[in-house]
Amino acid sequence: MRERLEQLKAEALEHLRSVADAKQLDELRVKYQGKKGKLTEILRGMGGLSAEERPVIGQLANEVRDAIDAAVSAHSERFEREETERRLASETIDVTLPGRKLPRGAAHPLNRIIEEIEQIFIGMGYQVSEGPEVETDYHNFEALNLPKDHPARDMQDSFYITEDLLMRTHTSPVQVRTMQKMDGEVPVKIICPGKVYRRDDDDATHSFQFHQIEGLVIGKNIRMSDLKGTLLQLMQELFGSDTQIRMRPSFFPFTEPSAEVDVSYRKKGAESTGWLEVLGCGMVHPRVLEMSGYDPKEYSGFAFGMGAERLAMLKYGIDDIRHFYNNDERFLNQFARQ
Ligand code: 2U9
Repeated sequence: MRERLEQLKAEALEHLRSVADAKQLDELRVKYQGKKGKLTEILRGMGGLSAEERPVIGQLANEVRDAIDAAVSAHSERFEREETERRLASETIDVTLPGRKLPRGAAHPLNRIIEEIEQIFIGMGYQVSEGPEVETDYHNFEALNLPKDHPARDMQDSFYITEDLLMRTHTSPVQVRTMQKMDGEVPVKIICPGKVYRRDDDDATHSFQFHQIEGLVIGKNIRMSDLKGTLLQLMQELFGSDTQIRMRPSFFPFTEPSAEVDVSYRKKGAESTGWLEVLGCGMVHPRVLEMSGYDPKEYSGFAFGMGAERLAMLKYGIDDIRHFYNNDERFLNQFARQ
């Protein structure tokens, strides 16, 4: 038994020399010291030993076990150290490498013009109001003095969802809803930006869906001159302080009197100047005031509406409305701030 133990020790230590990694080391440990291992097998045979032999062989067995343990631990530590070194080497980062550049996004030109106009009006004390894109016939037409037989309500011009519901054709219903909520209180001073829908064949200057920015002011003694001064301020902030505006008489069912507004322009470099139509406006029709709870004898107001696409096309020199919706990065990246 003594020989078998000595032999086992020699065999295990010899075997250890060829062990190359932690997995093989574990296999070796099981082979010699596991429950079904060789050492355990020998120890089981100790029952047949004499009383004198037993402690001697027992001590030898312990020595063999300790010797194998110590050698296995030494190897195990070495493998762990080597593994840590390998991992550290593979995870080394070179802090001197230049960083990767992330592509920078750009604000969409429509969002940009809308935000710019919002800021100009916020500077004049207005609040920004939004509302639903699916509207009732009442809020989109009736309350704006567009009776049932009015040509602007023609099925040709609007997307109807049911007899009574349609995609809003302007953001005016937002103003109607605000007036109803204000319940006769003044002042009302709001601008309403948002998507609107009209049945139209798309081309370079038309789109079935576009963006409007409308405004409404209601109070006491609000006059056409307030409207003109407000719009001049807007256009000078948008297009430069030497910009001029002119108003031409027009007609809208919801304003009386009504006007169209042109801005002056000067082609860069060349001497050519002229007027461009950018906006519609007027004094709120007394019937519109009345229907939403304002007594036209006591209160008056002005309103205006403009197309965001048209203004962005003018300001940024864009020649086709469809560029706004194609999401072509070559177009959009031109609006990246440097
Ligand atoms: C209320 C009362 C009056 C809004 C107005 C216009 C004139 C106008 C067009 C400009 C180009 C629409 O985008 S466009 O096609 N809009 O000319 N809009 S006055 O008048 C209102 C709105 C709400 C309660």
